[in-house]
Amino acid sequence: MNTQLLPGGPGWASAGASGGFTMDATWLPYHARPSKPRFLPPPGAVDAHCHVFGPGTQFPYAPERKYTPCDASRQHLFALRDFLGFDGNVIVQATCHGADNRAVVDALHAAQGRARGIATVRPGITDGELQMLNEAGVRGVRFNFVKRLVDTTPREVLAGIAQRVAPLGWHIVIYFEAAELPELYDFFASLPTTVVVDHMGRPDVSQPPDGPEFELFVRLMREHPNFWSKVSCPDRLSRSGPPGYHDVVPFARRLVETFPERVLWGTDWPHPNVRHHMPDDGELVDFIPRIAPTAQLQRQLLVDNPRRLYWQTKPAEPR
Ligand code: 0GY
Repeated sequence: MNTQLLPGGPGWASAGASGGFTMDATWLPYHARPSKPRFLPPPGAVDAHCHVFGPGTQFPYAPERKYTPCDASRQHLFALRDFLGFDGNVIVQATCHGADNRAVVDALHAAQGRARGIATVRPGITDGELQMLNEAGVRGVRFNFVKRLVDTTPREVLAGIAQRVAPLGWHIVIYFEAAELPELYDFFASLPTTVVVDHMGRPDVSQPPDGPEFELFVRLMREHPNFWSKVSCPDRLSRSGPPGYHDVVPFARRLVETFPERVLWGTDWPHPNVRHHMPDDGELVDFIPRIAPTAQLQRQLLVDNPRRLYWQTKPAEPR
């Protein structure tokens, strides 16, 4: 446990700084006093979706970014990991850093094997740079289709990147809004690697969990055994709101129970671009037993699945 930087303690409340950059006026900093969760994650549990931002003085935000956040350092992230009772992290490159993965790589080195990373890469990346990322602990790339976050990248460019990373044994993380899935479905199905979907494909939870929109996502998972889903971000999806996020439960629980070997969970700390409320990370952890009601499902979601995907995947054999 990092006693210098306890979540909720005096050193924690530095949120609001953005290292020489001006944080967006509408930006909500991460929770100042997260609660201690009642649910105790099993040993080896992994927070499989979180970010580091800056610090901007050390790792400047990208010129092409669509938002300027508050700094959220690796020291803060690791203190939160310990406080919530987790053992590892998967740190996902956030769009505010563009394709400059230095903040993630720095965090991976500092984590000493307790974290893995997801990078953003451009087609010009060299084999040497890919190898450097691999050695640091990167195990995948993220393709982002959310228009408020990124400019569109042509599909042939993405397909080319997929071909480059497949031999490393990496996977592809995709982030999109549910309304876009019909248009993107065939492209996603053509990807040659394991594919991990962020936040259940962002369903509209005012629709029924067995309605046509979510059925299409379930079909994608059912017909393509290389697809996984993060059952994360009830705070982004819920209309009923905290602390229970009741309306998200049937969606997440359906995925956990139907695909217990292909689901992951993450805090999404420091929760970029949330508008209505900043989630309490302790409450998010207490959401887990409601979507994964048995010890076996919890162990698969938090330990077995992320450990298999991020710590045991071997590079693909050359064809
Ligand atoms: C998330 C969600 C968001 C942002 C990013 O990389 C990012 O900037 O992923 C969002 O704004 O919905 O997963 O962190």
